Amino acid sequence: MPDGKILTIGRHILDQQKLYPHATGAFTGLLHDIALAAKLIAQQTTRAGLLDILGATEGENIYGERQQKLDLFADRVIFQMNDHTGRLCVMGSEESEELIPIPDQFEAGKYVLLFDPLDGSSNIDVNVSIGTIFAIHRKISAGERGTLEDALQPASKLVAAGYVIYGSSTMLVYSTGQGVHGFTLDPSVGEFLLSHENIQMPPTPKYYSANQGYTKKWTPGIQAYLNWLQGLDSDDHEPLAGRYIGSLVADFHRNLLRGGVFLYPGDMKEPAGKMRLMFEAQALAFIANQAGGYASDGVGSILDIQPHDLHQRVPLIVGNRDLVETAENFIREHDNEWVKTYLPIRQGHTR
Ligand code: P6P
Repeated sequence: MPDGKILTIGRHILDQQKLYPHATGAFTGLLHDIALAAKLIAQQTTRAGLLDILGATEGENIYGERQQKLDLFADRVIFQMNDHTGRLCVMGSEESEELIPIPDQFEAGKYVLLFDPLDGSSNIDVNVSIGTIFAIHRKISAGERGTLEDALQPASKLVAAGYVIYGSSTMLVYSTGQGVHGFTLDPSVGEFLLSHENIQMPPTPKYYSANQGYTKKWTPGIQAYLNWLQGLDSDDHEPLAGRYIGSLVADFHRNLLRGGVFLYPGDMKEPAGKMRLMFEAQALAFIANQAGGYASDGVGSILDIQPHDLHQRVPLIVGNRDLVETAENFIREHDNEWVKTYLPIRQGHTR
């Protein structure tokens, strides 16, 4: 049980609603529904090894990645929790190529929910922490039902974002633009209780997270940056410790609490890297900025990128602001060739 006040996520969300005089219950209800979906998914992830829910399906997602049974379960739960509430005008899932319309028999609402139902799902079978990532935009199009215009908004327009990490405990971390707050699930009562109020990234970072198996394909600027992070370039600064779980939410969460930088950069073969702008990077960039950090694609802030495709990929460098800006400096100094290749992709002129 956390020290001090005992605050459920439901009460916290209601308290947050008081900060927005114009807020209706729709936004509060939407956050509440996401928390409920998280509980249902958590229940399956903690027992995945005991149920016939482990392992891969025959199916692949649009990225050609084998879909795990738990992926599809999580995707289904989030959809069915939100398709009938009248709070959303449209949904987008990393697991679905097209936008997911609100079924005709249900009323449409004024929010857009974008989500990665279970990130890191390739780690499920080896019991490594995995996560759900979500982002909420406000509807901007004129029609009753949501469109791609409502989904493809820059992260600077987000009204809320967050993630759930299914690890040694299940935590839901979210922000509505009023700081970042973490809630730990108490399975004995089935409630998310406030455990990390107003999370701020520590000013002295501890970790860097990168898959150094890719060093050979990294650009010169990223290679120089990794040398700098490890203190191999000089003795004038302390090296950081390497920690890479291979599960974005787990790596991000640890760096959020302890300070550090996660990077999955672009290179000359995959200039836009691997991460998905709409389903991963936008939400984590919003959270990082609210916690005093920063997220960049190597050229500029993730928050400012105008999306052009629902599934567009983006390089992701996220963590303490000074660490991320140092990465941008190394790229500016060494990686003109990559920048020239990536910029047209970022702007949607080429794939
Ligand atoms: P790699 C998981 O598949 C994921 O999307 C993220 O959760 C994780 O950070 C990354 O890919 C790991 O990718 O290429 O290092 O195995």
